[in-house]
Amino acid sequence: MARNTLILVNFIEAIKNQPILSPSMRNAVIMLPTLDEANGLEAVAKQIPHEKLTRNGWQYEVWVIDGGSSDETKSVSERFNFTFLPQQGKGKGAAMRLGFNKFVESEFDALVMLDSDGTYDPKDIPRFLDSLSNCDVVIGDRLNGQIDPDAMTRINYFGNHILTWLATGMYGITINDLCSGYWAFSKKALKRLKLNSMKFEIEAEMYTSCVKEELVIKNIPIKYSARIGQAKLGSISDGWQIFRKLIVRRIFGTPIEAKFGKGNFDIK
Ligand SMILES: Nc1nc2c(ncn2[C@@H]2O[C@H](COP(=O)(O)OP(=O)(O)O)[C@@H](O)[C@H]2O)c(=O)[nH]1
Ligand SMILES: [Mg+2]
Repeated sequence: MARNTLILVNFIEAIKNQPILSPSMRNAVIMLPTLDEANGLEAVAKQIPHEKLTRNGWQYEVWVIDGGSSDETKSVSERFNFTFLPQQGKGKGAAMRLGFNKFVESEFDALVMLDSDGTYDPKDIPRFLDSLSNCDVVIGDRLNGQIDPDAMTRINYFGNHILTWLATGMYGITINDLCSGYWAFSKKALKRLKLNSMKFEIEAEMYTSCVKEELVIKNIPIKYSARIGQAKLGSISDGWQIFRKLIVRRIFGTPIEAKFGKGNFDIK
């Protein structure tokens, strides 16, 4: 009896640190968009939880999708042995679509994206990837998470709430933070998205496309910190573009490029 108990205790100890994972999903891409983000990228790179990712069974590559940085972003990326991919065209949307296109053509099973300005916590990456075991898409939720006092201007705080309420009202599927830059996708899910956004309206379009494709979305609360370096987003102009995208995709569910066979992410 005592011996059996000992065996059981040892067995529990042995499996405690083992991942609960579907065996088919273990290769991931960590995708970081950059535009003059040398300091932010370095901070993000240093916080990627390599041990935890490996312990949870993830093999991964980091892809930096760069919008033509004129600072040290490229050399920081090289120093950490990341894959540096210069984007075509301008804007975060164009950058993400390039990364998505490369990802769907690759052998990787999952993708997690986060900004490289130090606002999102890279230590959450395993939580995002592991959450894909029971959904298609994971979205980091700052608005029900923890926002540091100096992380979001008042206008962005209200704008983010209003755009999020509008999105849920217009599309009927709950999203808790429409403009979040922290998302994870299974390959199966990302393959189905159809996007043509150029700039910061990309996340809104990702949401509308998820709804159209009836993907299962999971919102998880996250922490949001003050950014390192200069913001690229203009609150009013980009807020308007995000709103416009919600309306356009409500009327025309699929981007015209995808409709006419130019590929789901039209980067050709
Ligand atoms: N590749 C690329 N990345 C961009 C571009 N514009 C912004 N980014 C990156 O996208 C992320 C979000 O930009 P940010 O200015 O922080 O906007 P916000 O977080 O939405 O307020 C950051 O990592 C930026 O470096 C661009 O034109 N191309
Ligand atoms: Mg930011």
